[in-house]
Amino acid sequence: MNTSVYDRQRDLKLFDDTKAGVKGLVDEGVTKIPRIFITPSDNLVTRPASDVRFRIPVIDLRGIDNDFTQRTSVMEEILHASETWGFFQLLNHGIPLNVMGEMVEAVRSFNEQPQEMKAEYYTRDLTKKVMYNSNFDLYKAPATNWRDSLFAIAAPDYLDPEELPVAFRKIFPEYSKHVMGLGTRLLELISESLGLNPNHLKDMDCAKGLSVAGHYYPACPEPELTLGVTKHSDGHVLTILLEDQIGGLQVLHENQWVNVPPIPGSLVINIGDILQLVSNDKLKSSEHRVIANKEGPRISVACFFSTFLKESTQLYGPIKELLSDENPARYKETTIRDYIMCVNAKGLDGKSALTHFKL
Ligand SMILES: O=C(O)CCC(=O)C(=O)O
Repeated sequence: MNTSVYDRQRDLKLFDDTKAGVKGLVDEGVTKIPRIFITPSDNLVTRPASDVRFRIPVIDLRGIDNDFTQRTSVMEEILHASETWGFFQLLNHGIPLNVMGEMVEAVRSFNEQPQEMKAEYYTRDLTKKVMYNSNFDLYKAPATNWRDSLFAIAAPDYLDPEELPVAFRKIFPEYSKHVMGLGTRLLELISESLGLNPNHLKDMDCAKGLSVAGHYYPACPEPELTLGVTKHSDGHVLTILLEDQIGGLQVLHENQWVNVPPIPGSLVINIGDILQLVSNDKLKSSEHRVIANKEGPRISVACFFSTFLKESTQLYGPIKELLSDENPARYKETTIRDYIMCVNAKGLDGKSALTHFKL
């Protein structure tokens, strides 16, 4: 009888100590995924998300700056998508295609350089402005995900490009500047669609902080046993996601996993927990995940608004103008810092941190 006890923590540490991430395993030529990556079967892909009734909304911003009717109709589309799906794909968003392409290539070239060069950025020290690692929640999560990530805080503090790996030095500031502009524009449209002043969310500093995650999902030899990223909702205000054409992102909609098919030139936008909280559940922060794939690598760049405003004591609670006797506050107030600390402390465990803030 085999009496040995599986020491998961030891295996996690051994994997972490390589500082080579999942890409390192693939480079070694693994044909079976190590046990730490094996995901409980109830979280795995049970059936293909091919229900044709469900198609994530696609919204086109073309013409909204000089056509009032077009702007009003786009605002309605954004509100509807944010209330029902919490997700939409965005066309004609104003970020140049070459800038998007260069950002994806920077993630590729960083991850595909010799391991010793990446290792110098490998850390779990959350005080660092630039952090490369595999699974930010490695030691807490029930299963390890098949991906590596580079995180950098683009705002509110200035990030000196010299602090970034060489691959990102030129493109990171340019891409972040465009994303800040788009995020601000989207928050104006969302504020207005909620019947608020267009500057309402911006004045709450919702577009002040920006954290960028460049994700690298290597090809996986046994994709049916693991996930690229576990089911979760985003703990921030709003996410702007750039992805390549491989696919794998899925959104949980009406209790069914629905594929987000990549559209060339588009961006994926999703509502984060803080917007769900301040809108008192009017807008929806939906759960999503990324499936693992035999094909790869898949590359994505997730830009999270209002992350880690470290010193800010500003409280976020349901917006007073949206409340009434029939619609009383459903959440207590929190600082973004406390909220994100709660998200980080629990890791991706498949449960939303919002439940901890419910009244
Ligand atoms: O890579 C993706 O498509 C999704 C990334 C994601 O969900 C995240 O970074 O929170």
